[in-house]
Amino acid sequence: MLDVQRHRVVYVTFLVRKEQSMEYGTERVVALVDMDCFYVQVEQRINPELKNKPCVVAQYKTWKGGGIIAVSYEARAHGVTKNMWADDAKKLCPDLQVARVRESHGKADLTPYREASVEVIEVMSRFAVIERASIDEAYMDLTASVKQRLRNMEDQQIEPHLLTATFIQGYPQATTSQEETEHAALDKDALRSQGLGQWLASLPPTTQTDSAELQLAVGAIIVEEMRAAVEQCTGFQCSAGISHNKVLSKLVCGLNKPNRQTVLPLSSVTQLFSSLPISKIRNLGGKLGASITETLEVENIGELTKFTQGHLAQHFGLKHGQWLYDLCRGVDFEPVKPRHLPKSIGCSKNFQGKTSLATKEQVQHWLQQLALELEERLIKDREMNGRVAKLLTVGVKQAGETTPSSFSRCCALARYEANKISTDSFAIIKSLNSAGNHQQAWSPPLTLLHLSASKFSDAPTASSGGIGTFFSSEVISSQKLSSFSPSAGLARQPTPKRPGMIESFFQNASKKRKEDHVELSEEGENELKDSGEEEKSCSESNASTSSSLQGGISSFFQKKQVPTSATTTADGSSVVTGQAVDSSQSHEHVITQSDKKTYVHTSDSLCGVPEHSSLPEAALSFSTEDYLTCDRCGQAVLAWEMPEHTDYHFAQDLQNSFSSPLPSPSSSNQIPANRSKTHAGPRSKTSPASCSRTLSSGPLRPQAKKPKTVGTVVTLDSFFKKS
Ligand code: DCP
Ligand code: CA
Ligand code: CA
Repeated sequence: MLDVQRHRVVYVTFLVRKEQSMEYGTERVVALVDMDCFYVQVEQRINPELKNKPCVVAQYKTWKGGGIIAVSYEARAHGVTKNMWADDAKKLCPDLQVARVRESHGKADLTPYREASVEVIEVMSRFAVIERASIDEAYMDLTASVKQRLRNMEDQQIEPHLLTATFIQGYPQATTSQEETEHAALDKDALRSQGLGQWLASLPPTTQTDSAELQLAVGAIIVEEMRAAVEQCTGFQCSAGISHNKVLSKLVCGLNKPNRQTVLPLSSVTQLFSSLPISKIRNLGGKLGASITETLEVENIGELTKFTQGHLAQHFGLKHGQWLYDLCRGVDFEPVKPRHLPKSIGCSKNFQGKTSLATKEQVQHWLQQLALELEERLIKDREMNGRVAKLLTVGVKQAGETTPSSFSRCCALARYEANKISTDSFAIIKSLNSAGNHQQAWSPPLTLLHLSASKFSDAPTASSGGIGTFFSSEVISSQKLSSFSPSAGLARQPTPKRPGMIESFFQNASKKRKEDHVELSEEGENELKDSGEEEKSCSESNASTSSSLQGGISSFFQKKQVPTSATTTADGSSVVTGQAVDSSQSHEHVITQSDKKTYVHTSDSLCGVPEHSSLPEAALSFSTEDYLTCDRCGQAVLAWEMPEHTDYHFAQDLQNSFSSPLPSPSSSNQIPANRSKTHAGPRSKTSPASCSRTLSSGPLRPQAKKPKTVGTVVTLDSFFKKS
């Protein structure tokens, strides 16, 4: 007994000491590399005539020249931004070159960008352990390489010429007002150079290998080399952030784009955080950040330092209190997880308005088109990466009078064969058709179809029975699948999940959800319903994972669970899906929210073992999978769903433009970046359906990216403040 107590004392003392020591939170060197205007660079490499010119990548052409999804820095200087129509952008920049996203199977084909991404990741992997964070970003843990490099440096000085593209955040420091005036007169590169010189001069000799800042300097040298190698091998330029963790490196990566990198020493964090809105921090851009702001009445992340750990724990639980306590001091321990490959491969297509699918034939046709793309990509993936996916997820969105609803179901992925994929997909969604099996109609019409494959495992090798085994097992599962029928009932309950990260946080709600879960299982196969008491039953895992994706934990329990469905294929794959509707948001917002809520994590959470079990990692890891942030609504969207997601916004804009009064000549000359802001421009005023308008009603509105100016010094304030 005494022994246990003694151990506790030792442990607590250790924690306290560790926190007080200079080392706390500076143990690692972590970088984030993000490609500059990535799709544009890919197009410029394909067509070198586009190089060094104002250039954009647009998708689809039918309306106003297509929607812009990537913008070269030359075009940004003219005020061109993402989410503009190409025709509008040309008014701002008459020389604008427009490259188009190719189309295949009637939809956007991202193959060139995906393949370019693989090339980049391959080069980066030569330097460090890589965690692919999106189609054009990767985190890397450089700690081991840095230590090795420092050992080899002996007494060698770190020369500024090794860091010619490096900015040091917080430097140069001005100690007098005269210095301040002098700095203000310098251009961006002169300031950079002075800051770098000042910082390097403050570092200890390289023999002091445990110095945190020295380690950052060496990390920055490695990243300079890595970025040069990426450019040499692929022709693409990128930017990077270098600091002690993912949060900090992500934060500063964008500060000096393009083609530059930024180091953030922990000593510069206090100043940086003092005016940094909480929403700018990785993982706090959504509802979690908003709930912190609301609960504690603070705007900037730095303001959290005034709360004791106990106070934070009181509001957010012990674990999360500790996490926030560290985070607001620039400390975070989320590891870089080695991962090069996407965890799922998928494709989707929107069918807005009149194009919605209202017949079985249309549904079958488009499932077949999506299946063709999926088959192509899965086969390529198997060849390149030696793995096979075992799970097929089908998602749909149904048109509704007011609120479209979303569902997803999954089944065993039997074979990499388009016909098989599309017939299986049809089989598992056909009960959604209320027109009945004997009718040609599909009702309610579908406004989105989505197919994805996940649950990868190593492809069978010759020694393990070879590809023959793969096919024979496929036959079995496909036979089983064909015996699936909506009335088959729940042969097996959805895999019980570990309680997950939120439980300790919201015990009661969690209990309620568990009860619901049991209810659902007892009911057997649920038919899909529009509303009603029983529909509150839901899968805890589905909702919890999806809400974490949205960036919030507290938001989860404000959501009503609407239609829910449970399905079990005869091979035991169980599916329960529900649409999580955030009651605080209006319907229009729900449309987009519900997409990903339903689709993204169904497979991970229900049909397999959840990977994430505790906050902060759990809630946080999802956001770094294969997601991009939508500039329009701030949501994390799977890279391969982005064309469809963007298309959705474009469709909304289009619709709104018909119902809006014509903009006055002066307003049409406005830099249309305003379009993506929450309250500017005639469009948002008159467009109840626009996502930005909807979101502007609450504290949770998305943050539009501020266009960056080329060739001028962009202060931190102007960078982070939305005008
Ligand atoms: N993308 C997209 N739709 C979005 C956001 C991004 O299709 N709403 C695609 C196009 C981008 C790529 O993903 O080129 C990478 O997105 P980033 O947000 O990293 O933006 P860029 O790389 O284009 O520009 P930056 O230089 O600011 O990183
Ligand atoms: Ca980028
Ligand atoms: Ca990016």
